[in-house]
Amino acid sequence: VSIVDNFARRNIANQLGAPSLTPITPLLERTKRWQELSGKRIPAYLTDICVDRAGLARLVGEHDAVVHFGEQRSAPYSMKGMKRREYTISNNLTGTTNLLNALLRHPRPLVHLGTAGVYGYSSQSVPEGWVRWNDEWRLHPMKPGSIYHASKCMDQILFDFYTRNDGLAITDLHQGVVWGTQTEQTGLHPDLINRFDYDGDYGTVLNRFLMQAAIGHPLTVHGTGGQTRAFIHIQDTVECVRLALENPAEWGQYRIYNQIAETQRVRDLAQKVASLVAEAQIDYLENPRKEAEENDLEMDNQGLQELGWDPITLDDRLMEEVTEIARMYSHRVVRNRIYCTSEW
Ligand code: USQ
Repeated sequence: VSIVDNFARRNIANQLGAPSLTPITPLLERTKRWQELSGKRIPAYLTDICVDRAGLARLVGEHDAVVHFGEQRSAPYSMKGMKRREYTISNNLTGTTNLLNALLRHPRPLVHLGTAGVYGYSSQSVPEGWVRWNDEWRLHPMKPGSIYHASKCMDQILFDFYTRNDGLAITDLHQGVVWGTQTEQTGLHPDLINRFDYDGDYGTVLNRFLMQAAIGHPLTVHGTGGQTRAFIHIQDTVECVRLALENPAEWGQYRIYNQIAETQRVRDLAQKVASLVAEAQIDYLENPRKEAEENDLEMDNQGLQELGWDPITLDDRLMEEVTEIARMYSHRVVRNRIYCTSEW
């Protein structure tokens, strides 16, 4: 395994003044620690895949498969003014296109991190990517709720084209909102701990609530909290990527899995967290986002289970683990970065 990184996430965290709650050691220290513990070396390349096409193609040629996580992944950040809109579109689409072009030269299975948000949020059961339309399989209609989600919809159009036209083998993992901090591997040493984003741009809702409860901050429910979303624990993210790599798509196939363990309503999550941490207060704030106040959501998630995935669902013990980590690092919280200030 090798890592290609341009440190975009670390740089954005610095610009926003919102570092990870957990201290993140420099990449080379992380890989060194991992090598000491596992005996496995992970070479790391400081490369911007939007710029260094030749370097990217060379690296692709030297490996058996590619996992593509290299995109700006926050909806609020993508809606924070014109520059961030432009950055999100140009970064995400240029990176994806350059990678696809590298795969034309060196065909390898690609596993991409998509988003459950490409479909919009509907109470009719959402299939895994494809619907029948005029006797043909077509991509499910898309309804992004932010520029970030729109960039992942556009990725889908590129993947559909490159598989049909060029015969590439692509798996898109349409993932829900991630919660949790540690995986089996990152739990081995403090130097390996994952990011814990809690700020109004990058923090995802359940981790935010757990961290807010841990430091005695009111839980920031947007609107009525009637939004239903899909969720997955971070350990399962890793597990699903492994399954997708070990069981690659066929050449010419654009395969889509809904990488979600369960659906949950935001206000129910807030209540669950409040019942775990006695003194937690819930605040119902004016919703900074343009999204339905209330929605139901049903989503198929059979594909990965057929490959052997046994999803982790909301679990008090795992939620307490996150709360413990939040308490341990509460001295690092930048309190004025908690509220979501990106409005659309
Ligand atoms: N929300 C609150 N209070 C908060 C934060 C969020 O009520 O303090 C609400 C939001 O308004 C939204 C829901 O919780 O209705 C989810 O928000 P989120 O920030 O946890 O997740 P989202 O912006 O949808 O994006 C995250 C990841 C993104 C991934 C996506 C999966 O940042 O990379 O693609 O989850 S999904 O939501 O299924 O599209």
